[in-house]
Amino acid sequence: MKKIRTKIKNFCLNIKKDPKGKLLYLKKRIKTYVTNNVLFLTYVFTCVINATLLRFFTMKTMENYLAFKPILADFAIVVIIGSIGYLFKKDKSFIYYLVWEIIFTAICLINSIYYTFYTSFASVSMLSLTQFIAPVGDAVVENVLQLKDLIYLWGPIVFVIVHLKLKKRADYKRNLPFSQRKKKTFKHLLVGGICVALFTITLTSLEIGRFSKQWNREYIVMRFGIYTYQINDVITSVQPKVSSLFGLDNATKKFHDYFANRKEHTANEYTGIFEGKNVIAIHAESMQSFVMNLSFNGQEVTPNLNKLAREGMFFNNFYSQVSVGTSSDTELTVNTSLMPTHNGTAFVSYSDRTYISMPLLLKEKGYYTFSMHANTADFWNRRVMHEKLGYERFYSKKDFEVTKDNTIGLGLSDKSFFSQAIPYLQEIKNKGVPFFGTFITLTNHTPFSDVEKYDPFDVDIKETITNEQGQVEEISYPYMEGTKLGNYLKSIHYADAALGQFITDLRNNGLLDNTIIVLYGDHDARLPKNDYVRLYNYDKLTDSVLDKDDPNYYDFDSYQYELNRKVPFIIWDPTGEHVTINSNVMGMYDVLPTLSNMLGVNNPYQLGHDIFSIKDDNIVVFPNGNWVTNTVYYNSQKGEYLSLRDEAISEEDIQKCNEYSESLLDVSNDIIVYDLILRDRQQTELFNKENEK
Ligand code: GP9
Ligand code: MN
Repeated sequence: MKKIRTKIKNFCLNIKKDPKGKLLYLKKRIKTYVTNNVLFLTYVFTCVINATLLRFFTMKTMENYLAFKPILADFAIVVIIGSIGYLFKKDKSFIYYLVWEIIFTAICLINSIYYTFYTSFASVSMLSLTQFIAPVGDAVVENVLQLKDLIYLWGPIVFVIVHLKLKKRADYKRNLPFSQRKKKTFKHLLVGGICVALFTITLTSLEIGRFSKQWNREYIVMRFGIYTYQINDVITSVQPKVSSLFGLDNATKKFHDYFANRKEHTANEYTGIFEGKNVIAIHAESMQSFVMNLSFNGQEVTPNLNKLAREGMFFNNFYSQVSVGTSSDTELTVNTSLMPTHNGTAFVSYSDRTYISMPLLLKEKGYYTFSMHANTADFWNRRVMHEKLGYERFYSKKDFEVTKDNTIGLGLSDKSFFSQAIPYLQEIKNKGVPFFGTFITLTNHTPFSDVEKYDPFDVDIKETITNEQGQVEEISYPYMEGTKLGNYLKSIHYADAALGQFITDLRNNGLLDNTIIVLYGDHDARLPKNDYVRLYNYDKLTDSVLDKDDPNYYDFDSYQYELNRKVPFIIWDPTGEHVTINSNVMGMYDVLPTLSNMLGVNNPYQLGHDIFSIKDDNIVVFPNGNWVTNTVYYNSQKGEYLSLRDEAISEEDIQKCNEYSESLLDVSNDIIVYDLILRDRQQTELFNKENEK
C-alpha cells in the first residue's frame, strides 16, 4: 500500500515538474499496456458492450439509457474474472477468456430471447424446474431468428479474429514468468476491487433490499447490470438447497411433535355449507379495512365493499401476515396456511417444494382451478408458483389486452381487468364443473400517483355557507387532498368501483349462480403514520393537526398504526343466506382452515385455525415474531405489549404466546426449507406399502 502511495506521489510531483514530458510518458505507458493486453481488453470490452446492448434493447427507458452504475458493475465482474486469466500461459489463457466470452455472450443471448417472450430476465431457479423447460424451449424456437438476439455473437467472433491476428505477432507467443503473471493478476484484481467498492458506496437501501429479494428482475438488471443479476440469481437459487442440507433430523422431530400436540377441531355449523359451489377469490391489492368506515362529503370511500360486508360474512378483525414477499407471501399463506419463510421468499427461493393448497385440494374434488393477474407472469415467480399451488391455468398479462388507455399505475386497470375476465369466466363455466379462481388486482398499488385516471373522488371537506351578502357559497378545506393517504383513498375508491362493476357483470352474465365470492386485502398500503395523524386529528380552521393537548386529539401511536393495518376478509354468498360479523382476531393463515371446512376439504399441514371453531382463543402470529390475540398486541422487537381490553395480562400468558409463536414460525419455515410435506407423504406411503405386505 505504501509503495502504491509513493508511486502516486512521485507521479504527481513529476507532472508538476514536467507536465508535457510526463503526459507523453503516460501516453506511451497506455500504448504499451494496450499492446501487451489486447486479448484481455478485447474480452473485457466485448463483454461489457454486450451487457449494455442487452439493457438498451430490452428496457427502453431514459433512466436505463443514462444509467452508469450497471456498466461499472458489469465492468468490475468481467475484469475480476478476467484477471485470473493472467495466471495461465498464453494458449491456456486464450481458452480461459474464450470460455468466459461464451458464457457472458450466452447470458446476453438467452436473456434477450427470454425478455422478448416474457418481458423479464431469465432465472436459473426456473430453468431447473422441469415444467419450465418446455415453455422456454418454445420461446427459443419462436424467437431465434430475430436479429437482435444474434447481435451478441459479434463478441466471440471479434475475440477469435483478434486472437488469430495476434498469433502472427512473434512477441504474442512469449510467456511471461509466473511471478510476473501473478503480479498482473493482482493489479487487475485491484482495479476490479476498486470498481466494486465505488459501486457499493453508491447503493441505496432500496437497491440493497431489492437485490436481496431478487424478484424484481428488471430493477436489478437496470441498477446492477446483467452479470451481477445472474450471479445473484445463481446464489439465491442455490442457497435454499445448501441451508436444507443441515438440521433435517431436528426439523423433522419438531415437525412431528408440533402436529402431534396441535389441537384439531372437528366439524362445526359451517362444515360443508358451500360444498360444490364455485369460488371467486379476489386478492385485493393493498386494501385495508379502515377505509370502510370513511366517508367524504357524504360519500362512502368503498360503498361496494361495505355492501359486500353487510350482505356476507365479514371478519372485521383480520390481519395479513406478510414478510418481504408482500403479495406473494399472502398468496402463499392464504392458499397453504403456512407462514412466509425466514429468509428470501417462498415464491422465489422455495418454488420447488411441495405444498398442499386450496386449489390442489379442490382440484382433487373435481374443480377446475385457475388464477388471473394482468401483470407479467414472472412477477414474484408466479408463472412457476401458480402451477405449483395447483392452478391449472394462469391468465397473465399476455392474456389481456393492455393499452396505454387502459393502463393505470403498474399496469392494466382493475376495471378493464375485470371486464376482460368475464368472457374467460364464461368459457370456464361452460366446462360444466365447479371452479375455483383467484383474481389478483393491480390498480390499488403504491405509489397511488395516477390520480387523474381514478374516478373523481374528493378527499377534502366541503361546506356551504351564507356569505355577508346573503349568498350561498361552497367552501372547501383541503383535509387529505395532496397527501399520500389522500391519494390512496382516491385509488381505493376506484378499486371499489371496479369491484362493484365486476359483481354487476358477474350477475348479468349468470356467473353468480352457485358461486361464492371470497375477498381479502393482501396487505396494508404502508402509508405514512403522519397522514393517519392528520386523518384522525384534522382541524379545518387552522388546516393543520390538532394540538396533542387538545381534548379531541386522538393519539395515533405506533400500536394504533399496527392495529390499523387490518385488511378486510369477506365471504359473500349472493343468496344472502349467510350474513354475520365475526370480530375475533384472525389472520391470513386462518382463511384456508375456515374456508376448507365450508367447502368440504382438509389440509393436514395447516398452521391456522377454523375461526368458527377456535373463536375467542385465536392468535395471529406475524413473521417478525409480533402477535395479536383478542386481548393483547405484543411487539417482540421491543418486548412490550398493549392490552386491548383494558385487562391485566399475566407474564405467564405472554410467555406462553411467545413460545407458541416461535414454534409456529420455526415449524412453518422448516416445512418449506426442508420440504417436510413431501418427506412426510413419502414416509406415509412407504409405511402403508409395508403394512399392505
Ligand atoms: C405485482 C403485484 C404487486 O404483480 O401483485 O405485488 P406487491 O408489490 O404488492 O408485492
Ligand atoms: Mn400486494
